[in-house]
Amino acid sequence: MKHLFLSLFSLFTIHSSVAAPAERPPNIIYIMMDEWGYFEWSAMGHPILETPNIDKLAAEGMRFTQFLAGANVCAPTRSVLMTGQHTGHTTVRGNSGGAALCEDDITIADILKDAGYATGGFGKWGLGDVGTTGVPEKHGFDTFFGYYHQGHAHTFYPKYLVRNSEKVPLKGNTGDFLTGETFSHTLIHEEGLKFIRENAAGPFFTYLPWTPPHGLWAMPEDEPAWQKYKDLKWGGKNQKGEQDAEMYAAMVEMVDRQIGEIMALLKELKIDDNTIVIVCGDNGGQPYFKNKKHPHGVLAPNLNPHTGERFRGGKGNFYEGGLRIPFIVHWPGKIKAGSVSDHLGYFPDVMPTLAEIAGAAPRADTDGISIVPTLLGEKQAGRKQDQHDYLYWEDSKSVAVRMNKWKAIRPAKAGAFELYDLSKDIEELENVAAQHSEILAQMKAYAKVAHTPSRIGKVLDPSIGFKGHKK
Ligand SMILES: [Ca+2]
Repeated sequence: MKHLFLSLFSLFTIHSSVAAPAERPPNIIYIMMDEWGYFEWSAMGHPILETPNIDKLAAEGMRFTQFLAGANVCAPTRSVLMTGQHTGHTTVRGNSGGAALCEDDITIADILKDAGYATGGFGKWGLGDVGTTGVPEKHGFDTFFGYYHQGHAHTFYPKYLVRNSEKVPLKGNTGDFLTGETFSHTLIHEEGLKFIRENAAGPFFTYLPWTPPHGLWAMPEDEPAWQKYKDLKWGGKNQKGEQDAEMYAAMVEMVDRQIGEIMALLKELKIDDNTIVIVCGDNGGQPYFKNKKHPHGVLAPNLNPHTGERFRGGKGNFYEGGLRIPFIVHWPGKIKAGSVSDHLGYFPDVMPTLAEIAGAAPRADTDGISIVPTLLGEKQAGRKQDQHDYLYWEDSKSVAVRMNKWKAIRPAKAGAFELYDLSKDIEELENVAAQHSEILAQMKAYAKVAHTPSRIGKVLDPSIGFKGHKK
């Protein structure tokens, strides 16, 4: 009887998948580049960087002008992305590197896995080291390969990477930050491609929180993207090397090429039409080289090359420079090619959006709102795009609230709130708190209710975690 049932069940599933292939939810590839600045791609007018593959995704898909990061630094922004909760609610709110998700945290990967997706992550996890409650394989990932502890990701030549909490030694790496035989990102990229190929029957969720172009910058001499830059001498030394800026530029172009390789693989596997590809930054760009005299002000991540306007601040604060990221969604046949959306959204929205696309529900306590009506069009989606009453960010010293065009920010713990009208003042130069005290009072009230006390995951086995680069 059991056998018969299984046979009928198999027939039914085979039949239904043949009868209605369009019903199958799409594959999802989420590529997040660490520190990638808002203007750091050629379609945005960058004078030096050439990113034809990213440009093509935007030309065929949708680019967002104000889809904002979940936080202004690496770990909290990943926590917001994975949990669908803003920094007043999400578990990991600090950037120490070892902080972990709690055992009961539900992530995007949990939801997609439950919806029948194969789930793989490749890159920098940052939400729980080996031996904690935060490890990715306990949070919905069938497989995760790369760096678990953020500090571990501060070199591209680590002695090992981690796969599902097991150490994978990298040949010829000694613990030196800048040199070695095995460039970690090549392996991470190859593992991502392999996962896509092995799961081509789908649906799959491939999460690629890639470390480039985050430092410390080092790459193989024969890396193709390096050839354009290796003989240039822009001068200056930012972190460790004499050619940091040149290498940063090469990393952006390297990643662009790898995105092209992913797109070519989707085509080869004939799944390009049923795969959503999202490409974004993780937090606002960092003005690493602001004091250096590079040609064309190169690598000023928040400088609009068309208008000369500059987002204030950068990584580490909540001015627009810290929150503005590139955000591109590519979904052939679904999203109108070449569209640009001014919809105001941020990382908590990714969970409900992907859940809806997968035919699943997000966690009930998400702070996000699905952007499916924006992606497909309201008519196609059958409803209007819901809007946030407010968006919220906090870290240990500062707070920011966004309400339509208004941005309230308290940049220091003891300081006063500032208020900016972003529709007139994108550079946040004119504090209008005194002129609009009622608006500010409303936003401060939002900030008060948005914050809940933080909780943190547990270290279960302190003996097996990251112990520094030499070990
Ligand atoms: Ca980052």
